[in-house]
Amino acid sequence: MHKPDLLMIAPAPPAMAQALDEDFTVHRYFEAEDKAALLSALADRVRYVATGGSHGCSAEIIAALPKLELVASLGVGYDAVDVTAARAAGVRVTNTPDVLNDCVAEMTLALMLALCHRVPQADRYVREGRWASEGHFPLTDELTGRRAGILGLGRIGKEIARRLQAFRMEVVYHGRNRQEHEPYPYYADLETMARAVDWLVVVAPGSAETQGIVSRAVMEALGEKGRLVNVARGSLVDEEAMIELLAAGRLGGAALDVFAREPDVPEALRALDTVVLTPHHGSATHKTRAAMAALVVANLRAHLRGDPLKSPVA
Ligand code: 8YV
Repeated sequence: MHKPDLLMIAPAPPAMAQALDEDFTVHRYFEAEDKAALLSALADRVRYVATGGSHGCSAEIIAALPKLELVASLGVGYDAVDVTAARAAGVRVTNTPDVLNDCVAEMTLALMLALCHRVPQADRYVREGRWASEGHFPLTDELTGRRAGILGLGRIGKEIARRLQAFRMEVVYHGRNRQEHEPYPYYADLETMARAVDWLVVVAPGSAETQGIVSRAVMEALGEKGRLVNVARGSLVDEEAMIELLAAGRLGGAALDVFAREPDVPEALRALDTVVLTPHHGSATHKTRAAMAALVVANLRAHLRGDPLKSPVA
């Protein structure tokens, strides 16, 4: 039996690749040397695209595949998929929400703990034998009793808020709208919230609307004792201003899992001692990536059977 053609834009976790091979004739875009040639050779055949949150699917790819029906993306953020182009072409889009909430929330806490207790630096201190030669590591800070402002109290933001409360932090939030049923104080203005908090936790989706929302003014308001955490998208933060303020001691610290031009992280940022940096791996555990991959496959299979999509965004 002929298996429908699927274009895989980015490398997939092995279990996902194996499951897709069972039901689809998979073409690996990322392996093709001449990508334009691959697209034109497949133009009349490809009905499915599987991709990842970072690679997404451009308007050019959508336009090159007139038979395309569905783009299934691994990741909750789908800012790299051109949803407008997909909608205009009648192409459905799915993401992988919810299954990563706990993991990303846990990773956010890991970053915050690492930053304020200076875990990476303390680890280095011991490895380098400095404990024995220089004595105790300098005193650090703690989360308890501090106030955290969450930018984006969505599904992941709420899980972060629960965990911050367990650390006996005060939680407030900013977002497009006040959420009446949430117990946390709402700030309609981000800069005002930044001035009122010790930590600004960025977990809003990447979009044209949130591009650069964490501006120089917001980070100045957060101030020399304030700390910035970003587990969302690099696009939300003015990275240049952030580096400048950190270097000048006008922003207290930053814990970052995402960057403006991944995987390139500016040397000036890597050189700073007041930051903790991780390589966009908020959801990168075996358990969570397996659940995300299973949801990508479930969406594709649902479409094949003519069933409703599990997690459509368009
Ligand atoms: C992944 C993510 O790194 O879910 C998201 O939006 O950014 C991450 O979970 C990525 O999408 C995996 O392809």
